Amino acid sequence: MAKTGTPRTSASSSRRGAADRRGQGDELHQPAGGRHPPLTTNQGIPVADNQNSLRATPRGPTLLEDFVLREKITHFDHERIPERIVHARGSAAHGYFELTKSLRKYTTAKLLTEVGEKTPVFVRFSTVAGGAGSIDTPRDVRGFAVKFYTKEGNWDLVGNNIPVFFIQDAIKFPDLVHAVKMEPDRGFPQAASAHDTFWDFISLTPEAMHMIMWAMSDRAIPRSLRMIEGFGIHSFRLLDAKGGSTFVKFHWRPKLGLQSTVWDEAVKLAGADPDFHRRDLFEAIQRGDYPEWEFGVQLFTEEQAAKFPFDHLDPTKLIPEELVPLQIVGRMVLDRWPDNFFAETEQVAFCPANIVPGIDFSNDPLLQGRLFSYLDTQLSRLGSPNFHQIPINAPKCPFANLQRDGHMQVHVPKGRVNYEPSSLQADSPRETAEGFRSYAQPADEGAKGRVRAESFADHYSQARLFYRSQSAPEQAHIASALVFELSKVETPHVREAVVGHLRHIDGDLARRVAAGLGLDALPPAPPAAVKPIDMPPSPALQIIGKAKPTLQGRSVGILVDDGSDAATVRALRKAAEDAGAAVKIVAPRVGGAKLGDGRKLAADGQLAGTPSVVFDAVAVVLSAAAGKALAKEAAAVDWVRDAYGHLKAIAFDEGAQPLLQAGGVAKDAGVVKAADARAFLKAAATRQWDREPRLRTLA
Ligand code: HDD
Repeated sequence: MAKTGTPRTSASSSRRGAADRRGQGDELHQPAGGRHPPLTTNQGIPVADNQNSLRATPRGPTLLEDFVLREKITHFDHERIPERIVHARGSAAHGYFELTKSLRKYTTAKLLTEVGEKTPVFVRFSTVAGGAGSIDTPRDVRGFAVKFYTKEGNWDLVGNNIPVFFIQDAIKFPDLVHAVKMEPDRGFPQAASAHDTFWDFISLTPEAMHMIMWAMSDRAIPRSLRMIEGFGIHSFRLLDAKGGSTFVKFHWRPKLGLQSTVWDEAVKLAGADPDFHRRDLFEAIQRGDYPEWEFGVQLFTEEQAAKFPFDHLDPTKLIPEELVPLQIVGRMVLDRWPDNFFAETEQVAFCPANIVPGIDFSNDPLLQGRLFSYLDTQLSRLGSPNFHQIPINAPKCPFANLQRDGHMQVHVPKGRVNYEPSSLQADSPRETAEGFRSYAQPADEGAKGRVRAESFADHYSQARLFYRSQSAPEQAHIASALVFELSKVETPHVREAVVGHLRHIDGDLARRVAAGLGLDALPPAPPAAVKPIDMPPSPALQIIGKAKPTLQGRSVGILVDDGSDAATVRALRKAAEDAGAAVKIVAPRVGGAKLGDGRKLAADGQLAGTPSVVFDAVAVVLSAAAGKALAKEAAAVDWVRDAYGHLKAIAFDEGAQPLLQAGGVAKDAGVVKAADARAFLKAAATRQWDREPRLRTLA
């Protein structure tokens, strides 16, 4: 037996515990500063020893009597709750919504009528398919769920970063989710749609084709959660004071513009930093670079809707902005990271049925199903009908009703009256004329039945609209994504069936994907219920066209080593920071580098642990000796090769030349001299799309 010295007895450690509480020099407890409150059990009993369980003798059995141990372990055993069935992986932040233009003419909802009014919000972004511990950068839809704590109750706008959905009817949702999640027999792949069951379901669900175009586009591999759009997707109604209704679609527009990764970058980010998006959001908020979105609405009447060449109640359709322009009426700023991940981000419970007076639902059948599902899922996830009392879920306005009791009731209602009508208690809650009212919608003609409206039958026209509205690189990325995904599908007839659908969308796309998959001939197109129509292209659907050439909110990495020119590093850093970028110094050793002026520059990241994928643009400033040495260092060669391959701007000085050469970096408009900070800023404000065709085969 190893000699362990004097065993700690309960008595000796209780003396130590007392010393800890005063923050006085125990080797286990480094004082964190300030006054430490006494550690207690959940019953408030002070704990004298949190290091040792209660033993019959120093080397004897542990006693059942040890309530401190039992309570601690029992609570630990129950720490996890079921993760969300979809959107399990998420990151969230607090902030506010501010109205900039009143919608008084259309609605009585006060958060949409009082200009300047700030409404607190909690926003959770998520991926859909992966588990809570999965990566941040898979190809996937991103959830964009906003809880507005309005003065008239909570309004949850539970949307995505894509304005349409895979299916038209909620009854298909469990099938869709089963198909995309890891396959049930083998338990993989995690957080990926590139597998047989997903594409099998899709190939047999033509209504999904429009959403597939979006999911295969770069929208599904965003660079940052701060740079995604958000959509309420369904049509909702705004109700005015007279009960009149206007249809509305809700949009979020990122102030930083849209930006995506390229696929190889997204894949490498998954390994370099599985928490890339969470960390990015956290760091931006911590440094006061608050993410901001504009809030926009598309408003239209029943009569206008009747003339659209699609049914706006079909959630696989969007309304082109060229048809119904977007009006910006507000903004949202996220300015506070949650204090506790579990209490807030994990326990927040969104529900599309949480709606305030002045807003109402439409008959979109997907929305109607969602109105049921979310409350139901919270009951199993959070375990009690009182989950609305959890602080993150509780309204911030007064709320009262006569619902009582249940698991985890934490309110203590007063008085005799827990029913209505009643006459015994002056302060018991009553109905109010200001309360929520549904739109008195006249009923449609028609027979009851399990039917799909004929107006939902066109599955290809908007898929075609989306694809044909994209820029050339974006179209190439969609084709490449389809080739990648379908190449992971083992079943040939599934691959072929998907290509068959593509023929209805765009012949060239179908041919590119067929060639990329090595198909000998184009598979037949399945019968289409409705012949697709050509709609005018909508540039608003692009990413590249809408990206803002800016370094604002972006990140720049500068690779240095001993002997790097200090003035060049300083000038680049200042220029990038002045342009709004967050700059990080990367060096072969985390302790930093001794620059040419003899001063030590601390590193923010070590070379192998901080690959260039985490930056939007890079600079390489090296002495001749360091340049030569790093040209033989794989992490450094990958650093420049990846920055180049991911179409990023690269600033370099003379000493960096051997490294650039080793990384296969050829000179182009995005590869600029480090001494020319202005040229670097210009190049770094965008991706080098012209470079791409020289680097990879785009299917
Ligand atoms: Fe859903 C979560 C968005 C269709 C059932 N959904 C969930 C979240 C988002 C969306 C962002 C995560 C919320 C959070 O951060 O906690 N869902 C959508 C969108 C849809 C959609 C934009 C289509 C337009 N969802 C949809 C349907 C159903 C569900 C059709 C069921 C019939 N969704 C759920 C759910 C989840 C959920 C099972 C899982 C966890 C949760 O609700 O709280 O109830």
